[in-house]
Amino acid sequence: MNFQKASFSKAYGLTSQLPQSSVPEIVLCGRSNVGKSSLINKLVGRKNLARTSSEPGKTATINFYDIDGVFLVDLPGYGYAKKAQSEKERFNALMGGYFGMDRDIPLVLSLIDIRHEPSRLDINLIEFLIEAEFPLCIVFTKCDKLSKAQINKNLKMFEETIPCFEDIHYVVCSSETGEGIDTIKAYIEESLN
Ligand SMILES: Nc1nc2c(ncn2[C@@H]2O[C@H](COP(=O)(O)OP(=O)(O)O)[C@@H](O)[C@H]2O)c(=O)[nH]1
Ligand SMILES: [Mg+2]
Repeated sequence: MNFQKASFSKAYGLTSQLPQSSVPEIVLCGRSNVGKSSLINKLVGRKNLARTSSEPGKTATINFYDIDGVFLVDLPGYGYAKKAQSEKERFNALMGGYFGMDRDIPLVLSLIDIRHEPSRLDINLIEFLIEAEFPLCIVFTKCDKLSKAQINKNLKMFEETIPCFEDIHYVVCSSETGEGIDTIKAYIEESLN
């Protein structure tokens, strides 16, 4: 799979606009600001394919990227406190709609900032994905911001806070340094076989 052969495909604001799934969709999900766009850019080796922002909470859309004939799907970030109620409802409808549509989803990458305890929303999402039997890999982002010792300490914390952690694949990564990126690529390729 040539990750460099990447282009933005389309953004959808309503699940009713989504076409039927025709090629495998590798999904990225996680709270606003966790590093989803940065990870997409790092995976494809480009600075600006996905828009990054230090300002979370932009309008939620599901963004599709075409990576060598496979879709990378960037789900809207959750957990932005100031989102209006109507926007939260639209978000819930988008997420529930997307995962409930019987799409071809070989892998879901669930991103969590390695520095922080997972939020209730992170845990809810992971529980939902396990329950619905989606192939799941947790990606701990921004590891460049912690020392090795702090990373190990936080992994112990995740063991205690994330349900079934011992049964879930995970990768520690950084879109700054590139750590873990090849492992994520390998998981993606494996999931397509
Ligand atoms: N140090 C560091 N910063 C990161 C990393 N990934 C993302 N960021 C920063 O975190 C902020 C949010 O990133 P973004 O990719 O837009 O998050 P998204 O909302 O999940 O798409 C931006 O300021 C990024 O530069 C990382 O691996 N290391
Ligand atoms: Mg983003």
